[in-house]
Amino acid sequence: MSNDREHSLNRRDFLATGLLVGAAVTAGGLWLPSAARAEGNEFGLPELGYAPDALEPIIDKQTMEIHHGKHHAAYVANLNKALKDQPKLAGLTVGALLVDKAGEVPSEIRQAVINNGGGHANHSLFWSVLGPKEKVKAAPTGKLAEAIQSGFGGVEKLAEKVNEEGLKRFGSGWTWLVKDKDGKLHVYSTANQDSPLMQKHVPIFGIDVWEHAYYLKYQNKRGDYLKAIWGIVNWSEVERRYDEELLPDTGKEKDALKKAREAK
Ligand code: MN3
Repeated sequence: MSNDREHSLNRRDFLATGLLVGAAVTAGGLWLPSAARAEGNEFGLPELGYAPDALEPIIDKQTMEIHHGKHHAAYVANLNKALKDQPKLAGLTVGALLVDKAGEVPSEIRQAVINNGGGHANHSLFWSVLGPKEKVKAAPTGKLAEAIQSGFGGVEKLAEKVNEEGLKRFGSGWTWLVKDKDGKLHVYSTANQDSPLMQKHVPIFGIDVWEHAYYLKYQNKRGDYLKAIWGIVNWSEVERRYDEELLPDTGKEKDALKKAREAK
């Protein structure tokens, strides 16, 4: 899929909800407090960008409807609830809440912000890096393709590594392809809804390995789900994230992150 979809998605979100929810899933928006959530300061559920049955047969319609319409919606609602009486945090992006301003999040809501802010960011990424098989670019090109080749020995090897991490993740979590501040790629998994943003890595691709993501169709066969999903990767979006998203690099942000970690 092209950038057209990305742009129309953001615009549609804006028109539909009156919120700048698109900012939460676009370059920089995760990081920059100036890319505020919007009027009303509430996070919103982004649209999928395709029909819930568009990823069939790899991801079934019912799973998509429940996953997006119930699970993701609950993360958004609970994030808004956690931030309800926090005027100082109003208008901050998820990235700011998890990283730059993490030290300013009161301890009594910190875990709720990590779980639900992470859940919102992770799922927003997830929908955008997948797409209908007949519409997505079949393989990465350009700088990302080169980085995958030099870092992992090609896309198949990368997929093996991402899937291996996903299979090893005990319980619920995500398996990721991330970019560090030098642009180097890494693969690892995180528990629950922990976001790679928390370690100042930009997630550029990720697979949800919570059972709710695959159980209706694949039951206990997480490995089959992981293998199948590589057929519906929206490589244009993964490339965009690799090319465009930059990490902040200021002492202030590092201090905030350090404090947040120490406070855990
Ligand atoms: Mn999920």
